[in-house]
Amino acid sequence: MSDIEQLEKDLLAKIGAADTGAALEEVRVAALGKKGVVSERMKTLGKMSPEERKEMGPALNGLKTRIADAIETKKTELEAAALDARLASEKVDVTLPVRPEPKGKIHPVSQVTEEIIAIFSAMGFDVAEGPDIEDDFHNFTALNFPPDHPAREMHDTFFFEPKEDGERMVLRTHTSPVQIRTMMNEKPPIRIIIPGRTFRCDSDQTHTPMFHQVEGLVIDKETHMGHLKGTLQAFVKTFFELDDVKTRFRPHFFPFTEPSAEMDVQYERVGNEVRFGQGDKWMEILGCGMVHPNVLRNCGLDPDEYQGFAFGMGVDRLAMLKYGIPDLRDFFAADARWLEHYGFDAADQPSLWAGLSK
Ligand code: 2U9
Repeated sequence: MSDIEQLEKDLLAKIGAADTGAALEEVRVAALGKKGVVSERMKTLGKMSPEERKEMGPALNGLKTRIADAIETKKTELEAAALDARLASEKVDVTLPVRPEPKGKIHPVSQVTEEIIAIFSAMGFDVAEGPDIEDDFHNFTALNFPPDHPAREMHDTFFFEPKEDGERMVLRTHTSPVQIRTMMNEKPPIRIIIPGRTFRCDSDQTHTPMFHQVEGLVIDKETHMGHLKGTLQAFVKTFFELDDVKTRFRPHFFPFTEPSAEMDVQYERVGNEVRFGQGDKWMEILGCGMVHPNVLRNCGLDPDEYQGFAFGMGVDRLAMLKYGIPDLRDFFAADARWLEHYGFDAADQPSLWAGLSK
């Protein structure tokens, strides 16, 4: 075997043994680099006699080409193997279940709103919504608040700057304007609940300038106080998840209902905890009443043909009572640790069949 054949054999063995790109590059530099063995042999051609060069020139050029080809082929093989290994290690089984690592929590106000919606939906109520910014007519006048009457001040309204025509828009003080719009646009029977943000210029330990309400409205022929009481009793029983609970209705005043009442629920305090459905104390839970005939007339309904009942409740307070949350202001503090503690998992969607709360 000539020394060129021996050199080719050795180099091909080294190329075959290189198992990484870096090892192969080392072999290439040692063979074809500036000072590589093949390059050094090529440099000797200049010093050869013409006859010798005629023989050795093609032999060395052939060696150089075959070694370069072998390195290129090996490089392609190594790259393909590396890609296969990477694909195998990064394989994702999309049929596996999602790992139970959800991030974030549902705010108690959102959860309790959904609970209330679930209860009334099961009773046949639809959800209605409306704008946060209202005009005086829908927020006050249509609801039987007389002009300049102290009842308007009861609501500590946020007013906008007057418009060119002098009209001042307001941040709605209750969700009741949505009932007005519904009665003016839809023919009874009406059965709706209205969850939403409401605004009053009031801020202390138990009041925040923005708070959340759910109101409800039923309008039909021959609707009476018995329907109101039965609906709201069923509501508190389901909401507080009790087999039995005593309620009482105390007379009250609202401009938009007549008669009006506040509904109290039986409870007992055990240590710091409030327990509903037992004991002999009474806690006010919501306001309600029969829709005032003036309100029906303002919406184009004849009070001799249609009657209805309405109710309203503060969601923030109900969330505090149901889940033992001590301070209202924490609801709006955007404190991630508080939300981690009092918040709900996104998968815990309240429903009457799967349970309201877990
Ligand atoms: C129309 C007719 C009647 C809605 C009602 C209450 C009683 C009530 C308060 C509860 C706590 C507001 O969040 S709170 O401060 N609400 O007591 N709301 S009856 O009555 C209506 C609404 C619309 C057309």
